[in-house]
Amino acid sequence: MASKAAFETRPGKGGETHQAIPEKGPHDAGGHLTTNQGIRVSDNQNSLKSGARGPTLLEDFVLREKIFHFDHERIPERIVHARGTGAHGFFEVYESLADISKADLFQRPGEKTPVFVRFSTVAGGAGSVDTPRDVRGFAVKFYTQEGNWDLVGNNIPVFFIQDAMKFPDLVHSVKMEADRGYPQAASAHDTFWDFVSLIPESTHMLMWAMSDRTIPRSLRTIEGFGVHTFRLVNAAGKSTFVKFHWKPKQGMQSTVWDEALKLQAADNDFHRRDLYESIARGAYPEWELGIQAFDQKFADSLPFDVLDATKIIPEEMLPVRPIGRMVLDRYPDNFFAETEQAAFCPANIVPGVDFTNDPLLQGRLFSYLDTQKSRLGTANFHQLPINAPKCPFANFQRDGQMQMMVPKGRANYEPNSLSELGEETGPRECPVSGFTTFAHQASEAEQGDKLRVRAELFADHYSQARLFWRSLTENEQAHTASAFTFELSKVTAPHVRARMVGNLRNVDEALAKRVADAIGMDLPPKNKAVRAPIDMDPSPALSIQKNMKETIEGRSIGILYADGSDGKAIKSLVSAIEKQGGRPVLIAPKAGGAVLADGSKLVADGQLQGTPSQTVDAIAVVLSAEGTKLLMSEAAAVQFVMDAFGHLKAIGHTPDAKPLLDKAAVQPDAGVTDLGAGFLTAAAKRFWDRESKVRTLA
Ligand code: HDE
Repeated sequence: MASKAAFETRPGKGGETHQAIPEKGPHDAGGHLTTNQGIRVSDNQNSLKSGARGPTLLEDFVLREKIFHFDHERIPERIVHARGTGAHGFFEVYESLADISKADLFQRPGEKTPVFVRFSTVAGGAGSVDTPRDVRGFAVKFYTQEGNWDLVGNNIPVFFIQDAMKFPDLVHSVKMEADRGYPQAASAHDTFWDFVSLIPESTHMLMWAMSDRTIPRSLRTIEGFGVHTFRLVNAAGKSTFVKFHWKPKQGMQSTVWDEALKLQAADNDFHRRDLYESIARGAYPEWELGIQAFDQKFADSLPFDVLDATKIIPEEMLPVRPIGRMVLDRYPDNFFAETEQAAFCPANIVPGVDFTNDPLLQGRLFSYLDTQKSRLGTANFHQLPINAPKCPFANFQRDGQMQMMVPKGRANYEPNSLSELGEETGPRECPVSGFTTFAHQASEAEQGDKLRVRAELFADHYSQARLFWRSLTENEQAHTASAFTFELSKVTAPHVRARMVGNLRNVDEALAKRVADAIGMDLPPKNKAVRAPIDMDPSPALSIQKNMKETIEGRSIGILYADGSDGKAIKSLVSAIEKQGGRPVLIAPKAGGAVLADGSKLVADGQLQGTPSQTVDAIAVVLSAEGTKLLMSEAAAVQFVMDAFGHLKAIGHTPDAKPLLDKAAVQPDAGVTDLGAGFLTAAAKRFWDRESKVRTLA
């Protein structure tokens, strides 16, 4: 669309602003506003009326077309994962995986495959917030040279249910309650806990959901998982089972619950803004893709079923082999056209990748294609630029709503012999390079009578929930127990609370007791486990805190200053942060900035009241005695410091700022420093052991 034509601005008769192409033109340089039929528009401010004060005429096709199109701008949001944000990038494979997969994208070391990734929350609507306690979707579309491969995963490696049959029930229960229309984007309500407490297979996922995994600091700091067991298939037709893992280069980072709550108030768009801004400043988010590859013999040796999506294979049992990296380096040009219209589907796989019989995966293979028809309105959604393969594609499917391709000739069927007449004959199947499903030797349990049953090992509901619990740090355990307490305290039905805590007794007696005590209820009877849990060794890889990277890279450090602050101190702090790949955020009482001690003015990145400390990872309070006095009576400044302390962040400060810290009840510890080199060392981490001083955890 041309947009370069010069225009001149003039008021209309009623004082309205017209920006119009000048009378003298040029009229052939483009830039003319037109209708969707290409008719140039003479006036985009006024509808066609019968007299200046008369009725608007139905004849006004320009107005009607404009309003008609506007009326239909929204499409149905996704039934789950409605709120999300996406980015373009590439996947680069490290070495050839030809020994286990013939997938084209895995053959040539160093080759890059374009990707589009969409991150999402699950329960909330498209207009909800970015930072509720929720699972994050992690959906990757690889535009390979042999077609699109969608790895539609989550940031948690297991799922609530084992069979697709229960998905509508699960989603109904977690979404807003049907009669009252709330809560939005929250699992802390009766129906969710009623359902999951009746489905003990959900316990493992509940442990993850109540841990800090579901309150991530940033999308750049989440892991991703394919969840199901998939297959890789090599050129010789040999199948290898595989689990996919995405590991963030920045390491994992989460928030504390109070911080997540306050982020919802401070910035509804915290995660999408962070993704956008990181890409904009060239700090490209990056993940490593890893696989756990194994054969049937290994699968048979496990005490659980690899087709059960409520189970992981601990990394300590089977290490994750890094196979490539993914870098997100381009934000979409248009949110609607790309992110909103992106249609992921686990059934989109390429030769060299294949499914297993995981009953959850099998249900998903149907669901995603189906949902696109209702969301995008046509079977031709694959033609949208974001969904179309970047390799050639051709078949005999024709017509349908919004057909955008114009096939030539008569060959819309095959077999045909139109070539005999010299006509186009269309594409043909290829048994050599075409996708062939792995024809595996099914055991009897995989190919017997038609039954509605679950495999026996699926009945172990608690072993891995316990494994997860025992893999956390003490502080993470306290967060998890507190999250159960928070959520169950919002449950109004006492029998549901009791049933849930009764299930937790199968995970860990101490956990159940802590939650019961914190809620203020008697410890309910233990619910009988259908299959007795076994003890598994803890997996340190599951803990965020044990795996956090102490780094300034990619972290934001808020620098609070005011009139009279020391410009030199600010300058050297800014350059030290930038040198280590961090992002300094200048915060002052006025957006226009403050007048520093040397009389110069420093413009702020954020105004104090609109940039509370939960939006940054650490703070430096660079105030003079005069500035401190001023901010002592500013609640936002006191809260700024108090929250940084409460959210276990580093606080660096000038000696003159001390009275403000005192007012904010900051107590000295290793995270409270002067502005010397020790501050950046502290700013690279959080101070978990401070937590017992600031809040009661379960
Ligand atoms: Fe989804 N899921 N899902 N899901 N899912 C959708 O597809 C579904 C499941 C996941 O950014 C829907 O296009 C069923 C597991 C992500 O656009 C829908 C079952 C995992 C996204 C659907 C599951 C996921 C979706 C809604 C149980 C992790 C967002 C809109 C059998 C491995 C993709 C849409 C995006 C979206 C169905 C379970 C991940 C309705 C039936 C397990 C990341 O088709």
